[in-house]
Amino acid sequence: MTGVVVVGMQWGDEGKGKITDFLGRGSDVIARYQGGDNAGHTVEVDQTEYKMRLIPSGILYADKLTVIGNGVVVNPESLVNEMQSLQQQGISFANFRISNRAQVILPYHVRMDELQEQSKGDHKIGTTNRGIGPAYMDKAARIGIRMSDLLEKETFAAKLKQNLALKNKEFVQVYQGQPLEFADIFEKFYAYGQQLKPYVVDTSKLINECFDQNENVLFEGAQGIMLDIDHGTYPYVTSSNPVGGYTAGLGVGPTKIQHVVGVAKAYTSRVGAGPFPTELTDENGTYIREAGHEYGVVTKRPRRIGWLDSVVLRHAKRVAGVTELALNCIDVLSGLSEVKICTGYRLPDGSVIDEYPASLQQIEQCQPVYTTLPGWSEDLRGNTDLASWPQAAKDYLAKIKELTGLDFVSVSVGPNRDETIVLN
Ligand code: 2SA
Ligand code: MG
Repeated sequence: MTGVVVVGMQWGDEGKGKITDFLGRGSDVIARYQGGDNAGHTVEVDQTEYKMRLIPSGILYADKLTVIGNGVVVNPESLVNEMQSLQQQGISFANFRISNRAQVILPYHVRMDELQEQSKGDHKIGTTNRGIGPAYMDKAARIGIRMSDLLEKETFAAKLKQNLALKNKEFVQVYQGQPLEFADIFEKFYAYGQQLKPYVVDTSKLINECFDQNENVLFEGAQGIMLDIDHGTYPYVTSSNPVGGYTAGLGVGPTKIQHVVGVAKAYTSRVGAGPFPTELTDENGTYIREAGHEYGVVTKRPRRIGWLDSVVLRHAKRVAGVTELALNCIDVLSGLSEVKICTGYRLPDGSVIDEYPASLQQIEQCQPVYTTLPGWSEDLRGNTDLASWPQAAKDYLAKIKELTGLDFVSVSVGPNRDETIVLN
């Protein structure tokens, strides 16, 4: 029996989908524990692309149990649509389950997300506009609607009526907007609930039974540690815990976890606003963005690009207990004359820190301290023969290992399943 967590070590989009897919081969269960349809990943199998937002990438393996845990916020409309498009691609949902305790995202959450962002002016978070924050707000305020409520006609009607009265008041009085109609939402979402009903169970019980039967469980994190509501660059974060959320988000004890695989790209990217010490606004940033196709899966936004930041990676390693590193996208860096890795931050008084500050003001004053390494011109795409790599690329890997103190579980040289060097 093993429990393995896959978690992003940066600001999301580290390529977790590919690593989950790869590690999923040895797992019996693949489960998501936080986030919602703000996540987005593409997995390529035999030249076919599968796009997923809410559904764990384990769904691509017909024989594996694929679970959406209670810590996830589920938009039933997105889920039904995503299931339909995957079904059209021939994917089976026979082994798919959704927690009866998962919170439901409804249209008023999406509306609220939009209004809250608009009201922030220059301090926008740059959310994915999926209603994620407002849904977690309702959960914490104990007025959320859960999957089990959605399935009970009277319960859903009563809770929706109550919530909508509250939200409409805010839409009209605070934001001078239009109220939403009860009947529209009720009919549509009750119907979605009925479509999802066959999949809704107590997933904590299910996963714990799998552990009892000696099965291997993979916990698929969404977003990344720097977007964690506690350990990320607050308030420029998402509203859930990519870090450690698997225990609360799936109803599984911490003693079930043996490995925490941290996924990082060989550089850094971020979508949305907020601090980003190693951000590149020069031609190197543009080069990496284009070479790495760095545009959001959900929102298509161009991602902000920066050099690899080992302060971030060490922070991630510590707060999430990362035991191994899966490095992605090193092939994207081919063609740069030199490559840099941030080793620490210099404060205005000249001192150098190597921990990520909690204070936004302090982060803004930080100047990254870099170690500069020679680049390489050889194309690494698809080259899984590490021995044949240019020395500069090997040195880059060695430096990452030295600065993070982590061994590589894999190094990836392209998006396909077979463009992966397995090291552990
Ligand atoms: P939200 O919508 O409330 O979770 O947004 C809050 C912040 O979290 C960031 N965030 C993400 N950053 C990177 N990737 C994410 N998923 C999509 C993807 C993003 C996309 O995988 O490509 O398509 O643009 C993701 N989800 C949330 C978000 O940018 C805010 O900074
Ligand atoms: Mg992504």
